Amino acid sequence: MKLGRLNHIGVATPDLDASIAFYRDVMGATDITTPFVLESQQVRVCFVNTPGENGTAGTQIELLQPTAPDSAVGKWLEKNPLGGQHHICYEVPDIHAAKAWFEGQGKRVLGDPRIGAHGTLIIFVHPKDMGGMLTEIMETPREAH
Ligand code: V0V
Repeated sequence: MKLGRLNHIGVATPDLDASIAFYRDVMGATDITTPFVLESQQVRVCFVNTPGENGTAGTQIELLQPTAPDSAVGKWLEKNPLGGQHHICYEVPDIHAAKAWFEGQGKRVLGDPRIGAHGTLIIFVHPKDMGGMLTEIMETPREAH
């Protein structure tokens, strides 16, 4: 598997609008995308874009508010009511090769590749097999090549 850039850190929140205000007013973020619902994952999502070097795109914070209490993020928030870091996401050039790689290492891949919030294929790897961190692997968006 070829490890790519750190694409985003997923942050769960009980109140997306309050989190957007926090990143704008406390953290000084100037580029925050409009929220949308990703039905397949039962979340309302937006991205805080942090700047990279020399005008390039930096890493994103992905803000996630559950749309249902029995969803993955909803259940996590039950245990962590303030919210906080939910997952970390790395890019790879080929999602199917990455899935085979992790499975070959005995890591539990949670389901088949599916379309994620960036419109490219993603998988999740179980936090108990990844040093305690829920790990998302996503195929690098084409325009980034
Ligand atoms: C659960 N655990 C976590 C965790 N979620 N540890 C670290 N980070 C997390 N996010 C721990 C939990 O504390 C338990 O540990 C153990 O794992 C089992 O958790 P559980 O509460 O019983 O929950 P499960 O097993 O029903 O579900 C956990 C998993 C589930 C990770 C399997 O949430 C899942 O399939 N997640 C992948 C999908 C997802 O998260 N979607 C939302 C993001 P103890 O107490 O036993 O020690 S969507 C998204 O980001 C998208 C689409 C995108 O970026 O494009």
